[in-house]
Amino acid sequence: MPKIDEIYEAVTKGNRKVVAEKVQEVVDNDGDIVELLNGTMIPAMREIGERFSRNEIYVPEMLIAARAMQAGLDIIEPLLAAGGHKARARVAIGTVKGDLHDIGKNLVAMMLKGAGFEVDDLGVDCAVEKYEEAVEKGAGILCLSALLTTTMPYMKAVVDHFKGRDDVKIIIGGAPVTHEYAKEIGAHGYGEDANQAVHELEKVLAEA
Ligand code: B1M
Repeated sequence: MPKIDEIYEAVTKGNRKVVAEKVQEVVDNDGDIVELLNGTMIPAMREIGERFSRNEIYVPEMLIAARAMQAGLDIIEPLLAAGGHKARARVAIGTVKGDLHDIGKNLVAMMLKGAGFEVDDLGVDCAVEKYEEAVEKGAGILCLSALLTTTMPYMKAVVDHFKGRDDVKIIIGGAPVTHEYAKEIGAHGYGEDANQAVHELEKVLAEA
């Protein structure tokens, strides 16, 4: 059975091949995959998120680590689902209507998956109806991304649409978006970067 430290290190170093091999070894040896996920893989991604927030690593390193994490998740996710393991919460994420930028949104989605959330990625150019559909399918938290000052106001349209729905929380982010703007339009949270998005989501969940 591989040492847990080896998997932690392989995720943080973004070594996809090693992560897949070692995770498969744990599975083949009937290891505890819930502990592997919660005790090793998620903390490894958290560490990556913190380093990114401290500007010690940049987008490419973070993407590489997230892909390594995904290689491990691909192996254990079906087993977790078959074993009745529940994700922390179901989240839907999409770039708002009129906006086709998706690199930051994809990064946030990867970090959320890495933190143990079930993520429904709605893609780009998402109209209110798309978020509504995701809520109908069980998402309790919506993450909205916008990169253009011209599409940012659409976030307000989505927030307004769900006003009064206590079962739906909305977190927003993207380069032109600010904490003040999030407050102004009545969003429940704001993530400055992918790591902060995870923290904000955890905060919103704790308050719910
Ligand atoms: Co566009 N673009 N672009 N672009 N583009 C910007 C955003 C721009 C700032 C460039 C510039 O002029 N300096 C500018 C916007 C200006 C403004 O609105 N004030 C701009 C423009 C004008 C345009 C077009 C209108 C250009 C044109 O056609 N005339 C056009 C619009 C198309 C459309 O969307 N309808 C356009 C098109 C494109 C490309 C298709 C060529 C390409 C997108 C490819 C893609 O995404 N698949 C593109 C790109 C790549 C950029 C820049 C260069 C890079 C964006 C990026 O990926 N950054 C960008 C300039 C720049 O930012 N330097 C620019 C890296 C990414 C990791 O960061 O997305 O900020 P970011 O995500 C961060 C955080 O913001 C946060 O976490 C991420 C990780 O830290 N975050 C969230 C993001 N979403 C979040 C959601 C959350 C929480 C946090 O939810 C909870």
